[in-house]
Amino acid sequence: MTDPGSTGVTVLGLGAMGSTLAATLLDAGHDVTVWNRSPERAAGLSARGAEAAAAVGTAVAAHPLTVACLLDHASVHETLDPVIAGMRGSTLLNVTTTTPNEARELDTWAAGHGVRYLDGAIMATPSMIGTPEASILYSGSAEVFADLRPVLDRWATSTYDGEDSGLASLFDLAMLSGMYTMFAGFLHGAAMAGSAGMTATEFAARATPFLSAMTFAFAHDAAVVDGGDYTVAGQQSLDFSDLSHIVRASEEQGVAPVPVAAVQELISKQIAQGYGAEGFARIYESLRTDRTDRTDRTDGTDGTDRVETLR
Ligand code: FVH
Repeated sequence: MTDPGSTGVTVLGLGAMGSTLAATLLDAGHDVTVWNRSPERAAGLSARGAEAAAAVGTAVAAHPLTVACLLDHASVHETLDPVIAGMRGSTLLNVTTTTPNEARELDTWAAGHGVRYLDGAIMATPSMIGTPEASILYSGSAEVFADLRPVLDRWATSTYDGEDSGLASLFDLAMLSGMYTMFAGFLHGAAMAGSAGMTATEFAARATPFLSAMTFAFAHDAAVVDGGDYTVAGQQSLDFSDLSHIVRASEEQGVAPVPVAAVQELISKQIAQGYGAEGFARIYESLRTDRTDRTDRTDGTDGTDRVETLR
């Protein structure tokens, strides 16, 4: 393809995010063609200078780069299946949220039709797009990432995670998993405090500095996990970390203990296997998948032999 930094871009999907991506490109001087299943959503962008295509086939034919920002994996196929054969030689950037395997499937499917593919995972809200705080992860072809860089950098800080097109999605969803479980923990705490009349707002004011201060421990736990030795000094032991009193307190207050009970289950599993004296980070062993990259373990194994016995 020719220089995508100066040529036009087609954006499919004009929800909150797709509209913002298209508007940012328009503001930066790109020719932008847009298409949306419900055509009325294109009106605002048309008024700003975008070409609104009546048919998806017309939209993807307009430019060498098509950006799909749709609801989910199924909607990408629903939209592009009828027109993919005509996209040979063009580039598809998919920033629709998918699972890693769904991203890989789209990559293979696009390649089968002679379409270059890059997967993107947006780690930002629409209002953050175009600011340095916005981050978008990419994976798939390094060549495509390099070619598209002038476009990608209009939106956010661009990070390339590798040739495996599922990686951007994987790392995005991994971070979202951490975020959502943290919020669930916060809201469970708010419900406990709320059982005594404290408002969630008051609880947030108290919890925010405390929880923020605790995040220093991520790096420490990460070093222990990567070292593979949960006996190193300076860790809070699993025995000490027993959370059954929090579960009981929650139940006594009539609050469902679901988030903290899930953590306690992981702790109990490791204690039952005889690791109570080892560090809290060891619950990672009950969660992790079989990893072939752990050739640097202190016990000289890759750790895969232990997976069956630890879970
Ligand atoms: N908005 C955000 O903050 C998040 C940030 C992180 C990444 N996500 C992902 O971005 C994708 C699009 O998100 P969105 O916010 O634009 O989503 P909506 O406003 O709900 O718009 C959805 C668009 O998808 C179209 N659509 C839905 N189903 C189909 C279909 N079967 N065929 C064709 N198009 C479809 C929908 O069209 P319409 O309902 O207006 O006709 C919207 O254009 C998403 O993957 C987020 O997870 C955003």
